[in-house]
Amino acid sequence: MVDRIADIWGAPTPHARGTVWPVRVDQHLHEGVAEADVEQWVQSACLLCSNGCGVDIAVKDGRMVGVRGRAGDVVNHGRLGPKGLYGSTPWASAPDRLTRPLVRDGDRLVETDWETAMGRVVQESKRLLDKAGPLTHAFYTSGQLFLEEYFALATIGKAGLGTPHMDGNTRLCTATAAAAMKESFGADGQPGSYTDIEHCDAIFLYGHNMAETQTVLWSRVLDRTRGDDPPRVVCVDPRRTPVAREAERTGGVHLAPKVGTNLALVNCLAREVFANGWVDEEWVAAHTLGREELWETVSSYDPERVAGICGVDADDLRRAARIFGESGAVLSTVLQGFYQSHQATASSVAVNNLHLLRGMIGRPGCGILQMNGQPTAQNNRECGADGDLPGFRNWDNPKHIDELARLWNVDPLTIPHWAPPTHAMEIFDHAEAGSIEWLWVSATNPAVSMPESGRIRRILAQESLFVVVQDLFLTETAQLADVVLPAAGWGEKTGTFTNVNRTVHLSEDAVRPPGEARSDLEIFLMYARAMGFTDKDGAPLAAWETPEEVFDAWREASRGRPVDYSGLTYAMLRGGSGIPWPVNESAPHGTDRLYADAQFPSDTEVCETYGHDLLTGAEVTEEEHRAMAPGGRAFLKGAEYSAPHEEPSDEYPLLYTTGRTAYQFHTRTKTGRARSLQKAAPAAWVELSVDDARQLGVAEGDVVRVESPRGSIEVPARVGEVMPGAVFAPFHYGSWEPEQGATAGAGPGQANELTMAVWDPVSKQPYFKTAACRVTKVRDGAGPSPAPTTTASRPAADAGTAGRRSVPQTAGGDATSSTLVDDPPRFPLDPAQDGDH
Ligand SMILES: Nc1nc2c(c(=O)[nH]1)N[C@H]1C(S)=C(S)[C@@H](COP(=O)(O)OP(=O)(O)OC[C@H]3O[C@@H](n4cnc5c(=O)[nH]c(N)nc54)[C@H](O)[C@@H]3O)O[C@H]1N2
Ligand SMILES: Nc1nc2c(c(=O)[nH]1)N[C@H]1C(S)=C(S)[C@@H](COP(=O)(O)OP(=O)(O)OC[C@H]3O[C@@H](n4cnc5c(=O)[nH]c(N)nc54)[C@H](O)[C@@H]3O)O[C@H]1N2
Ligand code: SF4
Ligand SMILES: [Mo]
Repeated sequence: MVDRIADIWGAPTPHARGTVWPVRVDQHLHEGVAEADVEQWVQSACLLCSNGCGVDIAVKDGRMVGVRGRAGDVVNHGRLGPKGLYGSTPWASAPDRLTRPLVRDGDRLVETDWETAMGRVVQESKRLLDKAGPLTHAFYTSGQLFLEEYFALATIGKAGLGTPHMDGNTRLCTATAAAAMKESFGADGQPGSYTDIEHCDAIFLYGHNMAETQTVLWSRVLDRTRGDDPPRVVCVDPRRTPVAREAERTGGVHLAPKVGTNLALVNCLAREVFANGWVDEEWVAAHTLGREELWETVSSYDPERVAGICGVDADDLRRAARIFGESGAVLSTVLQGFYQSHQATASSVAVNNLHLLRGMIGRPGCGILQMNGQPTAQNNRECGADGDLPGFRNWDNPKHIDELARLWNVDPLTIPHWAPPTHAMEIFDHAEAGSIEWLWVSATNPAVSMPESGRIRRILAQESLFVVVQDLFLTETAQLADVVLPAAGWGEKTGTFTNVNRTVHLSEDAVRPPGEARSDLEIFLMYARAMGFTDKDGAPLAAWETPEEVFDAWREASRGRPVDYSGLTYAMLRGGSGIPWPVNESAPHGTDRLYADAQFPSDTEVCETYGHDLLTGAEVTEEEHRAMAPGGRAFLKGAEYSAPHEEPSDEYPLLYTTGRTAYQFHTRTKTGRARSLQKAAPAAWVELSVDDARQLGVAEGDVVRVESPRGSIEVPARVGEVMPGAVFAPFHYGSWEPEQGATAGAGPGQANELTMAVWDPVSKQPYFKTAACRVTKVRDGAGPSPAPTTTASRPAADAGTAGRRSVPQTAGGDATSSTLVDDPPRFPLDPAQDGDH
């Protein structure tokens, strides 16, 4: 039995390069439940991060009582991480689940029935449509619903109402991943595969603390770095994360750039690749556009200059570039340290450039993983309940709009495409200004998770804005709603979702939702019916009854597009493993890796966007795009580095950055209700470097005030391993507390009180990772800070007097089991098994 709080990644199963990742089945059952008590195991995949580990849900007496990894699933080969094990099920039977709809009565929310609650939503909707049309309406949704729910919502918003104001929290999450792939390859769609881990010579992680945020994927990496013929790891992160430590251990490099300087760093790597003759000139000439322009842009980023900008060692930059330039196969991953930091899209595209320059794409070991974060962010991007159109279609291409109009049988003019879609930050701007008067928030908690959260709460509370919130719990956001709709969650409804490397899973309903809670799909369809949306022949729009019917409609919508699900059915997803798209006539069993033929979806007729200037966000026109005659080639696109918006000053001398810890998921609505996880990271903290702590007279656990021009928090300090000059805050802690629930105000450690509403010019993703702040000591601490010791937050080894309090080791997870499987199942698409790929 294993304590997976103390042992985040579980028992190692090291193996040699080119061999199949061993199978280890991890399981956790609630206290007092024995394996023999489990009445049923129901197939699903984990919904607590983008990794999408295959999982079976244990059911007893109509309740979810635990989980077990699926041995034969391509994604996880049976493994689960701490969040998946401990956090997947306890929330479902929490006593404070929403079980009935609520409506506002003055300053209170009171219980009511569905008819009354939905009646108010529809009445307000109709009134505003009559008064001022669909531009009064906005939807702000999630990266945590199911594919079917997004496709239904996209249909309602884009073909029913016809509003361009529809986005997801995917804007805060992986809008930049999508943007970077669109700019480089012509369309969204992850080039790489997890099987690249088994074949690579080096792994580069850019602003990605995979060890804590996709823990099972990190187990897979560790099983290579600890096995025969291991890859070297290169880590780009201002903190000494577990990834950084593995980089040091494998003879790779840890580059700790000043927050906000990523683009200069990657430009330098590209410059070194050019200058040392590591470019695969033949491949580049055949399959890319823009080589000369890129060289002109990056040629001045020599290691000495960039060392000055980023605060890293010039020789470390050279070493990292050499590892990239001399390896036969490199796997790169990119995540929030890039997507949420300054010049997000340009920096992420710069990583694509490196791979294209070396022709390292579409071959085993040469993956690019422009990572996702949320478990279903991918599906929102695919189905278009965000700023995208279904099927990676281009809103600027009239033929694509016509295709959609045919699919939905509506007038093309109904589908909003006269201007770029409204992104999340703009939706809140319009709501603040009063032109958006009706906002439906589903499966996201913006009062905690959006930048400058004080302002977001004020907007949500505005009299002139009618707010609907659809959630599992009465969150900080739901407290501010006019109508609260109780939703069924994971395990309580059926649907599909797609992980980082395009693997689609079916998640079946295991138990009934509590009380009157209904699935998001049912709720959206209930609204569509009540509104009476019709197609152009007067037949009801979105006239679906079951998730499978919606899935079948989606298969048609995706047919022939890069994101092709046409050959995939629920039946194929039952019983075995998840299956990576495209699945169609030419790839009936799915596709492990894209672009093996170096044919990119970049043609003017095919592409999802004509592209942008990465520095300014200016759009490339159709004529300009056609003139380039991409012909299936990929784009090499560069941009100059510029300094971040808010640089340290005398008043605010430190850099402020935010992120995650292994044990909590976002605003903690699920993990906070899981005893083992909540105990491991119970309350907010900030991380200071030893140097800064000494200068400020702060010791481990002392309470500090952290202030930016927008707000402040007061929390205990961890004297840790963040780079000097930077302060790191986890963003998980709103006002919710285990016993008290949430209030409509900010929590004392709410990281987003300090962040700013500034976003990337191309992806429009807000910059949660760059701001300036000052830190002052408020009082001596009563003990060490609540930060975990097993993660990037661990106390600095050399803290000296700043670390004078001894910190107990993080441990104490409920027992889990872990079983090695000697006779592994077949993974047909895995090149290490020599399958029919
Ligand atoms: N445990 C856990 N796992 C999760 C989640 C969770 O909440 N908890 N959420 C999921 C979701 S939705 C997402 S999006 C992913 C996010 O996964 P990650 O991106 O791995 O997580 P973060 O902690 O947000 O940021 C990663 C790193 O960026 C670094 N960083 C900060 N500023 C900069 C910078 O300017 N440059 C560089 N190079 N690095 C910088 C931080 O030090 C941090 O270690 O995690 C997913 N998995
Ligand atoms: N400072 C800072 N801020 C950040 C980030 C950061 O790194 N730093 N990261 C950003 C990123 S990447 C992300 S993804 C966001 C996440 O931010 P949020 O999306 O606000 O975070 P969650 O807590 O996951 O909120 C999801 C909500 O959906 C509810 N829910 C879960 N399942 C269902 C369901 O099936 N149906 C319905 N209706 N509701 C459901 C949950 O109870 C919860 O209230 O935060 C962003 N904010
Ligand atoms: S790695 Fe992600 S998907 Fe897998 S068990 Fe952990 S939280 Fe769940
Ligand atoms: Mo995210």
